[in-house]
Amino acid sequence: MEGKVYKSTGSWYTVKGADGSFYECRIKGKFRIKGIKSTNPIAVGDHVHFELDDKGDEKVGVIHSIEDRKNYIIRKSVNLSKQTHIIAANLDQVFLLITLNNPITYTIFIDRFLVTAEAYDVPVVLVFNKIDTYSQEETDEIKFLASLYREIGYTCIGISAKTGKNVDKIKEMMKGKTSMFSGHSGVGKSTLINAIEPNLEIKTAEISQQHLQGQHTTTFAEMFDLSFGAQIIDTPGIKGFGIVDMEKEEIGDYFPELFELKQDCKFNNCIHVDEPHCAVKRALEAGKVSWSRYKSYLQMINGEEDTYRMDMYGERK
Ligand SMILES: Nc1nc2c(ncn2[C@@H]2O[C@H](COP(=O)(O)OP(=O)(O)OP(=O)(O)O)[C@@H](O)[C@H]2O)c(=O)[nH]1
Ligand SMILES: [Mg+2]
Ligand SMILES: [Zn+2]
Repeated sequence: MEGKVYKSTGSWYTVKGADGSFYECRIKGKFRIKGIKSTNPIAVGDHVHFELDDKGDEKVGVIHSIEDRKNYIIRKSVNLSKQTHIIAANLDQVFLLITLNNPITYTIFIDRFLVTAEAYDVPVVLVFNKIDTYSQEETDEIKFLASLYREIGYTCIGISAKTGKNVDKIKEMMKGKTSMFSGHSGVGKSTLINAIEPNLEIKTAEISQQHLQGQHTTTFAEMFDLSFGAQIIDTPGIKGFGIVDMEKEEIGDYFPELFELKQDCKFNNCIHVDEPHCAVKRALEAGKVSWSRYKSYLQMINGEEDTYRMDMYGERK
C-alpha cells in the first residue's frame, strides 16, 4: 500500500493510506536512506510504501520503502551537534513564526533557518505573530525587520493568532498546499492552526513567566488536513537551528542578496571576508546589505554554533 506520513513519534508512524484510512506503522528492520544521516529516517510528509501485518484485530503496517523527496527541512540540534533531524518533507512552503519577545526570536535564528530553506528549496514566509502585544517601539522594530527581509525577497506578514488579525491572509496563502509552521516554542504555531481551523482544538500553553519561553507543548510534528483544501504540519518549537553539511564557500549562495552581488566580486570564489574588491563589502558599507544579515553570514561560515545570540544590532545577549 501507498501512503503519506502524518505523524511520527520515533518508533511509530501514522500513515494515511490511499484509501483515506490511518494506519499505525513501524519501519522494517534497519532503514537507511542513502546520503542522509539523520536520527529519523522517515519524516512527516514522506510518501511511503507499506504492507499490512494482520495481528488479530489490530492492523499494523510495516514501511518498506520511501519515495524520493521533493524537498525537506533538516537541522542539526545544537547540543548534539552530530545529530541531524529531518523536521518534515515534501513541503510547498514554510511559515516561520517570529515574536520579538515572549519568546525572543533573534535574527541569527531566522537567518540560519532561511539558509537551510534556500539550500533545500523550500519557500519561506516570515510571520510576525502577537502584534496585539507590541508597544510602538516594538512595532517599529517589526516594521524594520519586515522591510529588511522583504527587500531580500521574502514575503513578510504581521498577524495576531489571538485576535485573528491577518489570519485570513495566511489561510489564503495555504489553499491547495502543504505548509509547515515552525519557530521557537511559544511563538503561537498551534494557536494559529486553531485560529485557522477551530475544531482541531490542538493543545497550546502559556509562556512560562519564569523563563519567558514556551513550554514545548507540541512534542511531535503532525500533519492535519484542513477543511478548505490545505494541509498543515504543526511542529515542536525549536531552540537553535544548526545548518547541516554545508561548505564554507556555499553558504553565501543561500543568502539571496549576497549571491546576487557575488558576480561583481573580483574573485569568483570570494567569501566576502578579506578579499580585495569585494562587491558584498562595498554594498555593506554603502548600507545596501544589512549588517545583521552579514553578521549571521560570518557566524555561519566560521562554523560558530548557536551558543550565544545576537540581537538585531549585533549586540551579544
Ligand atoms: N497575545 C497573544 N498571544 C498569543 C498569540 N498567539 C499565541 N499566543 C499565546 O502564546 C502561547 C503559546 O502558544 P502556542 O500556540 O502553544 O505556541 P507553540 O508555538 O505551538 O509552542 P510549542 O508547541 O511549545 O512549540 C499561548 O498562551 C497562546 O495563547 C497572539 O497572537 N497574541
Ligand atoms: Mg505547539
Ligand atoms: Zn565578495
